[in-house]
Amino acid sequence: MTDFFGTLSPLRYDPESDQMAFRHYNPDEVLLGKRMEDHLRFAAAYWHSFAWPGGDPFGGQTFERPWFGDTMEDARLKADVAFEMFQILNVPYFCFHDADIRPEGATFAESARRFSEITDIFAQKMEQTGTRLLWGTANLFSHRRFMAGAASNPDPEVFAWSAATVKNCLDATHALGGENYVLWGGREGYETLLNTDLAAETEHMGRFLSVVVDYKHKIGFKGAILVEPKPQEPTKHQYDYDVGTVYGFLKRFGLEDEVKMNIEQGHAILAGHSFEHEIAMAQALGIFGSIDMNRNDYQSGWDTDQFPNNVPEVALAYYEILKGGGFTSGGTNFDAKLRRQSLDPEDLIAAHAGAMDVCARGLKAAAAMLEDGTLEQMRRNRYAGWESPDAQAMLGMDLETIAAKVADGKIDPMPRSGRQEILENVVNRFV
Ligand code: XLS
Ligand code: NI
Ligand code: NI
Repeated sequence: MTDFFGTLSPLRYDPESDQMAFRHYNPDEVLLGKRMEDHLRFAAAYWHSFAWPGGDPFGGQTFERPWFGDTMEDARLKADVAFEMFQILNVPYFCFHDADIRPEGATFAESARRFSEITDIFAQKMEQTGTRLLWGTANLFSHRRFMAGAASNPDPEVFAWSAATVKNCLDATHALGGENYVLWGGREGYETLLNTDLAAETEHMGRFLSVVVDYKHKIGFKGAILVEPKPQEPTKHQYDYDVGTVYGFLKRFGLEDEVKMNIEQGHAILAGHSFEHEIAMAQALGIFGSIDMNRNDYQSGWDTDQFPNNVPEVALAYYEILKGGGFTSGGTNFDAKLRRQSLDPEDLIAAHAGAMDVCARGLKAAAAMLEDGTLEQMRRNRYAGWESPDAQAMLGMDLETIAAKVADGKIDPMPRSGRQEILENVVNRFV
Protein backbone atom coordinates (compact mmCIF):
# COMPACT_ATOMS: atom_id res chain seq x y z
CA MET A 1 0.00 0.00 0.00
CA THR A 2 1.17 3.52 -0.76
CA ASP A 3 0.07 6.40 1.45
CA PHE A 4 -1.17 8.54 -1.45
CA PHE A 5 -4.87 8.28 -0.63
CA GLY A 6 -4.26 8.40 3.15
CA THR A 7 -7.20 7.06 5.11
CA LEU A 8 -9.66 6.92 2.22
CA SER A 9 -11.26 3.50 2.13
CA PRO A 10 -13.34 1.90 -0.63
CA LEU A 11 -16.53 3.87 -1.26
CA ARG A 12 -19.86 2.27 -0.51
CA TYR A 13 -23.37 2.94 -1.66
CA ASP A 14 -24.86 4.98 1.17
CA PRO A 15 -27.31 7.73 0.20
CA GLU A 16 -27.43 9.01 3.80
CA SER A 17 -23.68 9.16 4.41
CA ASP A 18 -21.97 12.41 5.36
CA GLN A 19 -18.66 10.93 4.16
CA MET A 20 -17.54 10.37 0.61
CA ALA A 21 -19.92 7.68 -0.71
CA PHE A 22 -22.09 6.78 -3.67
CA ARG A 23 -25.53 8.31 -3.36
CA HIS A 24 -26.95 6.86 -6.59
CA TYR A 25 -24.50 4.27 -7.92
CA ASN A 26 -25.54 0.99 -6.39
CA PRO A 27 -23.76 -1.76 -8.36
CA ASP A 28 -26.24 -4.46 -7.36
CA GLU A 29 -29.44 -2.56 -8.06
CA VAL A 30 -31.29 -4.24 -10.92
CA LEU A 31 -32.67 -2.16 -13.80
CA LEU A 32 -34.34 -3.78 -16.80
CA GLY A 33 -33.22 -7.17 -15.52
CA LYS A 34 -29.51 -6.30 -15.26
CA ARG A 35 -27.27 -5.10 -12.40
CA MET A 36 -26.30 -1.45 -12.57
CA GLU A 37 -22.62 -2.36 -12.62
CA ASP A 38 -23.19 -4.57 -15.66
CA HIS A 39 -25.13 -1.84 -17.45
CA LEU A 40 -22.61 0.92 -16.90
CA ARG A 41 -19.32 -1.02 -17.02
CA PHE A 42 -17.29 1.87 -15.61
CA ALA A 43 -13.63 2.32 -16.49
CA ALA A 44 -11.08 4.77 -15.09
CA ALA A 45 -8.52 6.18 -17.53
CA TYR A 46 -4.86 5.99 -16.57
CA TRP A 47 -3.71 9.03 -18.50
CA HIS A 48 -5.68 11.96 -17.12
CA SER A 49 -5.63 10.73 -13.54
CA PHE A 50 -2.01 9.64 -13.30
CA ALA A 51 0.01 11.05 -16.20
CA TRP A 52 -1.47 14.52 -16.78
CA PRO A 53 0.42 17.23 -14.86
CA GLY A 54 -2.35 19.85 -14.77
CA GLY A 55 -1.05 22.08 -17.58
CA ASP A 56 -2.99 24.37 -19.89
CA PRO A 57 -1.80 26.51 -22.86
CA PHE A 58 -0.78 29.27 -20.44
CA GLY A 59 0.86 27.33 -17.66
CA GLY A 60 2.55 24.06 -16.83
CA GLN A 61 2.32 21.55 -14.08
CA THR A 62 0.08 22.28 -11.10
CA PHE A 63 -0.14 18.79 -9.65
CA GLU A 64 2.62 17.31 -7.53
CA ARG A 65 2.56 13.55 -7.56
CA PRO A 66 5.23 11.38 -5.99
CA TRP A 67 5.50 9.33 -9.21
CA PHE A 68 6.15 12.26 -11.56
CA GLY A 69 9.53 11.53 -13.12
CA ASP A 70 10.92 9.28 -15.81
CA THR A 71 12.28 6.28 -13.95
CA MET A 72 10.82 2.80 -13.81
CA GLU A 73 10.52 3.22 -10.06
CA ASP A 74 8.15 6.12 -10.71
CA ALA A 75 6.20 3.98 -13.15
CA ARG A 76 5.82 1.19 -10.59
CA LEU A 77 4.65 3.60 -7.90
CA LYS A 78 2.15 5.06 -10.38
CA ALA A 79 0.78 1.56 -11.03
CA ASP A 80 0.42 0.94 -7.28
CA VAL A 81 -1.52 4.17 -6.79
CA ALA A 82 -3.66 3.60 -9.89
CA PHE A 83 -4.84 0.21 -8.67
CA GLU A 84 -5.48 1.67 -5.23
CA MET A 85 -7.77 4.22 -6.86
CA PHE A 86 -9.58 1.53 -8.85
CA GLN A 87 -10.19 -0.30 -5.56
CA ILE A 88 -11.42 2.78 -3.70
CA LEU A 89 -13.84 3.53 -6.55
CA ASN A 90 -14.84 -0.07 -7.11
CA VAL A 91 -14.60 0.47 -10.88
CA PRO A 92 -14.64 -2.87 -12.68
CA TYR A 93 -12.39 -1.65 -15.53
CA PHE A 94 -9.51 0.61 -16.48
CA CYS A 95 -7.95 1.81 -19.78
CA PHE A 96 -4.42 2.88 -20.69
CA HIS A 97 -2.03 4.02 -23.44
CA ASP A 98 1.53 2.66 -23.61
CA ALA A 99 2.97 6.13 -22.92
CA ASP A 100 0.88 6.56 -19.74
CA ILE A 101 2.43 3.64 -17.97
CA ARG A 102 6.14 3.64 -18.80
CA PRO A 103 8.85 6.19 -19.46
CA GLU A 104 9.95 6.42 -23.11
CA GLY A 105 13.20 4.50 -23.68
CA ALA A 106 16.21 5.51 -25.81
CA THR A 107 15.22 2.96 -28.46
CA PHE A 108 12.02 1.24 -29.56
CA ALA A 109 13.22 -1.97 -27.93
CA GLU A 110 13.89 -0.28 -24.61
CA SER A 111 10.43 1.32 -24.58
CA ALA A 112 8.93 -2.06 -25.38
CA ARG A 113 10.81 -3.76 -22.53
CA ARG A 114 9.67 -1.13 -20.07
CA PHE A 115 6.12 -1.40 -21.34
CA SER A 116 6.01 -5.15 -20.84
CA GLU A 117 7.54 -4.88 -17.37
CA ILE A 118 4.60 -2.70 -16.32
CA THR A 119 1.95 -4.74 -18.12
CA ASP A 120 3.29 -7.81 -16.24
CA ILE A 121 2.71 -5.87 -13.03
CA PHE A 122 -0.79 -5.05 -14.27
CA ALA A 123 -1.46 -8.73 -14.86
CA GLN A 124 -0.62 -9.53 -11.23
CA LYS A 125 -2.65 -6.63 -9.88
CA MET A 126 -5.63 -7.52 -12.05
CA GLU A 127 -5.45 -11.05 -10.73
CA GLN A 128 -5.28 -9.83 -7.12
CA THR A 129 -7.98 -7.18 -7.34
CA GLY A 130 -10.35 -8.45 -10.04
CA THR A 131 -10.03 -5.19 -12.00
CA ARG A 132 -10.34 -5.85 -15.76
CA LEU A 133 -9.15 -4.03 -18.85
CA LEU A 134 -11.89 -2.34 -20.90
CA TRP A 135 -9.43 -1.28 -23.58
CA GLY A 136 -5.82 -0.69 -24.36
CA THR A 137 -4.50 1.81 -26.89
CA ALA A 138 -1.29 3.32 -28.28
CA ASN A 139 -0.28 6.93 -27.82
CA LEU A 140 0.63 7.90 -31.39
CA PHE A 141 0.39 11.66 -30.83
CA SER A 142 2.48 12.99 -27.90
CA HIS A 143 6.06 12.29 -29.00
CA ARG A 144 7.44 14.72 -31.58
CA ARG A 145 7.98 11.90 -34.10
CA PHE A 146 4.18 11.86 -34.47
CA MET A 147 3.79 15.60 -35.02
CA ALA A 148 2.64 15.05 -38.63
CA GLY A 149 0.52 12.01 -37.80
CA ALA A 150 1.04 8.28 -37.38
CA ALA A 151 -0.47 6.14 -40.17
CA SER A 152 -1.07 9.31 -42.21
CA ASN A 153 2.48 10.62 -41.71
CA PRO A 154 4.30 11.65 -44.93
CA ASP A 155 7.32 9.72 -43.61
CA PRO A 156 6.95 5.93 -44.14
CA GLU A 157 9.26 5.28 -41.18
CA VAL A 158 6.68 6.83 -38.88
CA PHE A 159 4.03 4.58 -40.45
CA ALA A 160 6.24 1.59 -39.63
CA TRP A 161 7.00 2.79 -36.09
CA SER A 162 3.28 3.30 -35.50
CA ALA A 163 2.47 -0.18 -36.77
CA ALA A 164 5.08 -1.72 -34.46
CA THR A 165 3.68 0.28 -31.54
CA VAL A 166 0.10 -0.81 -32.20
CA LYS A 167 1.25 -4.42 -32.51
CA ASN A 168 2.84 -4.24 -29.03
CA CYS A 169 -0.19 -2.54 -27.51
CA LEU A 170 -2.63 -4.99 -29.10
CA ASP A 171 -0.48 -7.92 -27.91
CA ALA A 172 -0.51 -6.51 -24.36
CA THR A 173 -4.26 -5.83 -24.49
CA HIS A 174 -4.83 -9.40 -25.64
CA ALA A 175 -2.54 -10.85 -22.94
CA LEU A 176 -4.38 -8.86 -20.26
CA GLY A 177 -7.78 -10.10 -21.46
CA GLY A 178 -8.79 -6.63 -22.70
CA GLU A 179 -12.33 -6.45 -24.04
CA ASN A 180 -11.64 -3.88 -26.76
CA TYR A 181 -8.77 -2.13 -28.50
CA VAL A 182 -9.12 1.60 -29.31
CA LEU A 183 -7.61 3.66 -32.10
CA TRP A 184 -8.12 7.37 -31.63
CA GLY A 185 -6.55 9.13 -34.62
CA GLY A 186 -4.47 11.51 -32.49
CA ARG A 187 -2.82 13.56 -35.24
CA GLU A 188 -4.33 11.77 -38.24
CA GLY A 189 -5.34 14.95 -40.02
CA TYR A 190 -3.69 18.09 -41.27
CA GLU A 191 -2.79 21.68 -40.45
CA THR A 192 -2.75 22.98 -44.03
CA LEU A 193 -3.77 21.49 -47.36
CA LEU A 194 -0.78 23.31 -48.88
CA ASN A 195 1.53 20.53 -47.70
CA THR A 196 -0.94 17.66 -47.54
CA ASP A 197 -1.70 14.81 -49.93
CA LEU A 198 -5.12 14.01 -48.59
CA ALA A 199 -5.72 11.07 -50.92
CA ALA A 200 -2.46 9.33 -49.97
CA GLU A 201 -2.88 9.97 -46.26
CA THR A 202 -6.37 8.47 -46.05
CA GLU A 203 -5.31 5.54 -48.26
CA HIS A 204 -2.46 4.80 -45.82
CA MET A 205 -4.80 5.06 -42.85
CA GLY A 206 -7.14 2.56 -44.47
CA ARG A 207 -4.28 0.14 -45.07
CA PHE A 208 -3.10 0.60 -41.49
CA LEU A 209 -6.52 -0.19 -40.01
CA SER A 210 -6.84 -3.22 -42.30
CA VAL A 211 -3.57 -4.75 -41.10
CA VAL A 212 -4.55 -4.11 -37.48
CA VAL A 213 -7.80 -6.00 -38.07
CA ASP A 214 -5.95 -8.85 -39.83
CA TYR A 215 -3.51 -9.11 -36.93
CA LYS A 216 -6.33 -9.15 -34.38
CA HIS A 217 -7.75 -12.23 -36.11
CA LYS A 218 -4.33 -13.82 -36.43
CA ILE A 219 -3.68 -13.70 -32.67
CA GLY A 220 -7.27 -14.63 -31.83
CA PHE A 221 -8.14 -11.40 -30.04
CA LYS A 222 -11.88 -11.61 -29.51
CA GLY A 223 -12.40 -8.01 -28.38
CA ALA A 224 -13.73 -5.25 -30.63
CA ILE A 225 -11.51 -2.86 -32.55
CA LEU A 226 -12.91 0.62 -31.87
CA VAL A 227 -12.20 3.88 -33.69
CA GLU A 228 -12.80 7.06 -31.68
CA PRO A 229 -14.02 9.91 -33.91
CA LYS A 230 -13.00 13.54 -33.30
CA PRO A 231 -13.33 16.46 -35.72
CA GLN A 232 -10.39 18.65 -34.72
CA GLU A 233 -7.77 19.14 -32.04
CA PRO A 234 -4.91 18.58 -31.99
CA THR A 235 -4.92 18.97 -35.78
CA LYS A 236 -7.05 21.63 -37.45
CA HIS A 237 -8.91 18.91 -39.34
CA GLN A 238 -9.03 15.29 -38.17
CA TYR A 239 -9.93 12.64 -40.75
CA ASP A 240 -12.07 10.63 -38.28
CA TYR A 241 -14.43 13.61 -38.03
CA ASP A 242 -17.56 11.97 -36.64
CA VAL A 243 -19.43 8.67 -36.69
CA GLY A 244 -20.90 9.23 -40.15
CA THR A 245 -17.52 10.12 -41.63
CA VAL A 246 -15.80 7.12 -40.08
CA TYR A 247 -18.56 4.86 -41.37
CA GLY A 248 -17.87 6.07 -44.92
CA PHE A 249 -14.16 5.43 -44.35
CA LEU A 250 -14.84 1.89 -43.07
CA LYS A 251 -17.03 1.20 -46.11
CA ARG A 252 -14.29 2.42 -48.42
CA PHE A 253 -11.91 -0.19 -46.99
CA GLY A 254 -14.49 -2.96 -46.41
CA LEU A 255 -14.10 -2.76 -42.63
CA GLU A 256 -17.67 -1.89 -41.60
CA ASP A 257 -18.26 -5.32 -40.07
CA GLU A 258 -14.90 -5.34 -38.30
CA VAL A 259 -14.65 -2.00 -36.54
CA LYS A 260 -16.98 -0.24 -34.12
CA MET A 261 -17.08 3.21 -32.55
CA ASN A 262 -15.83 4.58 -29.23
CA ILE A 263 -17.88 7.75 -28.92
CA GLU A 264 -16.81 10.65 -26.69
CA GLN A 265 -19.30 13.27 -25.54
CA GLY A 266 -16.81 16.12 -25.92
CA HIS A 267 -15.85 15.07 -29.44
CA ALA A 268 -19.50 14.92 -30.45
CA ILE A 269 -19.92 18.51 -29.28
CA LEU A 270 -16.79 19.62 -31.19
CA ALA A 271 -18.30 18.04 -34.32
CA GLY A 272 -21.45 20.11 -33.90
CA HIS A 273 -23.57 17.15 -32.77
CA SER A 274 -25.09 16.05 -29.50
CA PHE A 275 -23.68 12.99 -27.74
CA GLU A 276 -26.96 11.13 -28.23
CA HIS A 277 -26.89 11.93 -31.95
CA GLU A 278 -23.54 10.19 -32.33
CA ILE A 279 -24.69 7.19 -30.26
CA ALA A 280 -27.96 6.90 -32.20
CA MET A 281 -26.11 7.20 -35.51
CA ALA A 282 -23.69 4.43 -34.55
CA GLN A 283 -26.61 2.25 -33.41
CA ALA A 284 -28.41 2.89 -36.69
CA LEU A 285 -25.31 1.88 -38.66
CA GLY A 286 -24.63 -1.18 -36.51
CA ILE A 287 -21.24 0.09 -35.30
CA PHE A 288 -21.89 1.20 -31.72
CA GLY A 289 -19.15 0.03 -29.36
CA SER A 290 -18.27 2.04 -26.27
CA ILE A 291 -18.30 5.56 -24.80
CA ASP A 292 -15.89 8.07 -23.31
CA MET A 293 -18.11 9.83 -20.80
CA ASN A 294 -16.42 13.20 -20.53
CA ARG A 295 -18.04 16.44 -21.46
CA ASN A 296 -16.87 19.70 -22.91
CA ASP A 297 -17.51 23.16 -21.65
CA TYR A 298 -20.02 24.67 -24.06
CA GLN A 299 -18.36 28.07 -23.83
CA SER A 300 -14.93 26.94 -24.97
CA GLY A 301 -14.10 25.44 -28.33
CA TRP A 302 -11.79 22.67 -27.19
CA ASP A 303 -11.79 19.25 -25.61
CA THR A 304 -11.94 20.12 -21.90
CA ASP A 305 -12.45 16.49 -20.82
CA GLN A 306 -14.56 17.31 -17.79
CA PHE A 307 -16.18 14.67 -15.68
CA PRO A 308 -19.91 14.45 -16.53
CA ASN A 309 -22.10 16.61 -14.32
CA ASN A 310 -25.32 17.09 -16.25
CA VAL A 311 -27.88 14.40 -15.50
CA PRO A 312 -30.47 15.24 -18.20
CA GLU A 313 -27.77 15.05 -20.90
CA VAL A 314 -26.39 11.81 -19.57
CA ALA A 315 -29.92 10.36 -19.37
CA LEU A 316 -30.51 10.98 -23.08
CA ALA A 317 -27.20 9.29 -23.94
CA TYR A 318 -28.01 6.18 -21.90
CA TYR A 319 -31.51 6.20 -23.32
CA GLU A 320 -30.05 5.69 -26.81
CA ILE A 321 -27.63 3.07 -25.48
CA LEU A 322 -30.36 1.08 -23.70
CA LYS A 323 -32.71 1.42 -26.65
CA GLY A 324 -30.05 -0.23 -28.81
CA GLY A 325 -29.72 -3.11 -26.33
CA GLY A 326 -26.98 -1.73 -24.06
CA PHE A 327 -23.24 -2.33 -24.09
CA THR A 328 -21.78 -5.61 -25.26
CA SER A 329 -17.97 -5.39 -25.11
CA GLY A 330 -18.05 -1.62 -24.48
CA GLY A 331 -18.51 0.42 -21.33
CA THR A 332 -18.41 3.88 -19.76
CA ASN A 333 -14.83 5.15 -19.69
CA PHE A 334 -14.06 8.39 -17.88
CA ASP A 335 -11.59 9.97 -20.29
CA ALA A 336 -11.81 12.89 -17.91
CA LYS A 337 -9.45 15.09 -15.98
CA LEU A 338 -9.61 17.21 -12.87
CA ARG A 339 -9.65 20.97 -13.09
CA ARG A 340 -6.04 22.09 -12.70
CA GLN A 341 -6.71 23.68 -9.31
CA SER A 342 -7.98 20.37 -7.92
CA LEU A 343 -4.70 19.37 -6.35
CA ASP A 344 -5.67 16.89 -3.68
CA PRO A 345 -5.84 13.10 -3.92
CA GLU A 346 -9.35 13.43 -2.51
CA ASP A 347 -10.34 15.51 -5.58
CA LEU A 348 -9.49 12.53 -7.80
CA ILE A 349 -11.82 10.29 -5.84
CA ALA A 350 -14.60 12.89 -5.60
CA ALA A 351 -14.48 13.55 -9.33
CA HIS A 352 -14.94 9.90 -10.24
CA ALA A 353 -17.48 9.19 -7.50
CA GLY A 354 -19.58 12.19 -8.53
CA ALA A 355 -19.38 11.18 -12.19
CA MET A 356 -20.43 7.63 -11.36
CA ASP A 357 -23.42 9.01 -9.45
CA VAL A 358 -24.35 11.29 -12.37
CA CYS A 359 -24.22 8.28 -14.71
CA ALA A 360 -26.25 6.17 -12.30
CA ARG A 361 -28.97 8.85 -12.14
CA GLY A 362 -28.93 9.17 -15.92
CA LEU A 363 -29.15 5.42 -16.36
CA LYS A 364 -32.07 5.16 -13.92
CA ALA A 365 -33.93 7.91 -15.76
CA ALA A 366 -33.19 6.25 -19.11
CA ALA A 367 -34.40 2.86 -17.89
CA ALA A 368 -37.57 4.44 -16.49
CA MET A 369 -38.28 6.24 -19.79
CA LEU A 370 -37.85 2.98 -21.65
CA GLU A 371 -40.04 1.02 -19.22
CA ASP A 372 -42.70 3.70 -19.31
CA GLY A 373 -42.76 3.33 -23.09
CA THR A 374 -44.52 6.61 -23.93
CA LEU A 375 -41.61 7.98 -25.93
CA GLU A 376 -41.19 4.83 -28.00
CA GLN A 377 -44.92 4.55 -28.53
CA MET A 378 -45.08 8.11 -29.82
CA ARG A 379 -42.09 7.53 -32.06
CA ARG A 380 -43.69 4.41 -33.52
CA ASN A 381 -47.01 6.21 -34.04
CA ARG A 382 -45.22 8.85 -36.06
CA TYR A 383 -44.08 6.18 -38.53
CA ALA A 384 -47.27 4.11 -38.38
CA GLY A 385 -48.14 4.96 -41.99
CA TRP A 386 -45.19 2.84 -43.09
CA GLU A 387 -46.77 -0.26 -41.58
CA SER A 388 -49.42 -0.46 -44.32
CA PRO A 389 -48.80 -2.96 -47.15
CA ASP A 390 -49.17 -0.15 -49.71
CA ALA A 391 -46.41 1.89 -48.11
CA GLN A 392 -44.12 -1.12 -47.84
CA ALA A 393 -44.79 -2.06 -51.47
CA MET A 394 -43.74 1.43 -52.53
CA LEU A 395 -40.20 0.71 -51.27
CA GLY A 396 -39.97 -1.88 -54.04
CA MET A 397 -41.26 0.38 -56.83
CA ASP A 398 -39.37 2.48 -59.34
CA LEU A 399 -39.67 6.22 -59.57
CA GLU A 400 -42.28 6.28 -62.37
CA THR A 401 -44.59 3.82 -60.59
CA ILE A 402 -44.47 5.85 -57.41
CA ALA A 403 -45.13 9.05 -59.36
CA ALA A 404 -48.16 7.44 -61.03
CA LYS A 405 -49.77 6.81 -57.61
CA VAL A 406 -49.71 10.52 -56.92
CA ALA A 407 -50.91 11.42 -60.40
CA ASP A 408 -53.96 9.16 -59.81
CA GLY A 409 -55.05 11.55 -57.06
CA LYS A 410 -54.90 8.71 -54.50
CA ILE A 411 -52.21 10.43 -52.47
CA ASP A 412 -52.66 13.78 -50.73
CA PRO A 413 -50.51 14.12 -47.59
CA MET A 414 -51.93 15.74 -44.45
CA PRO A 415 -49.31 17.43 -42.23
CA ARG A 416 -49.24 16.15 -38.63
CA SER A 417 -47.68 17.58 -35.49
CA GLY A 418 -44.18 16.39 -34.58
CA ARG A 419 -45.24 16.84 -30.92
CA GLN A 420 -41.78 17.87 -29.81
CA GLU A 421 -42.85 19.89 -26.76
CA ILE A 422 -45.07 17.05 -25.59
CA LEU A 423 -42.13 14.64 -25.92
CA GLU A 424 -39.81 17.01 -24.07
CA ASN A 425 -42.38 17.26 -21.28
CA VAL A 426 -42.41 13.46 -21.06
CA VAL A 427 -38.62 13.41 -20.69
CA ASN A 428 -38.87 16.05 -17.99
CA ARG A 429 -40.98 13.69 -15.86
CA PHE A 430 -37.97 11.37 -15.57
CA VAL A 431 -34.92 13.59 -15.29
C1 XLS B 1 -8.45 12.59 -27.02
C2 XLS B 1 -9.01 11.26 -26.93
C3 XLS B 1 -8.11 10.21 -26.28
C4 XLS B 1 -8.58 8.83 -26.57
C5 XLS B 1 -7.59 7.75 -26.30
O1 XLS B 1 -9.15 13.57 -27.27
O2 XLS B 1 -10.25 11.33 -26.29
O3 XLS B 1 -8.02 10.44 -24.91
O4 XLS B 1 -9.74 8.52 -25.86
O5 XLS B 1 -6.44 7.92 -27.05
NI1 NI C 1 -11.03 13.40 -26.17
NI1 NI D 1 -11.40 9.75 -25.57
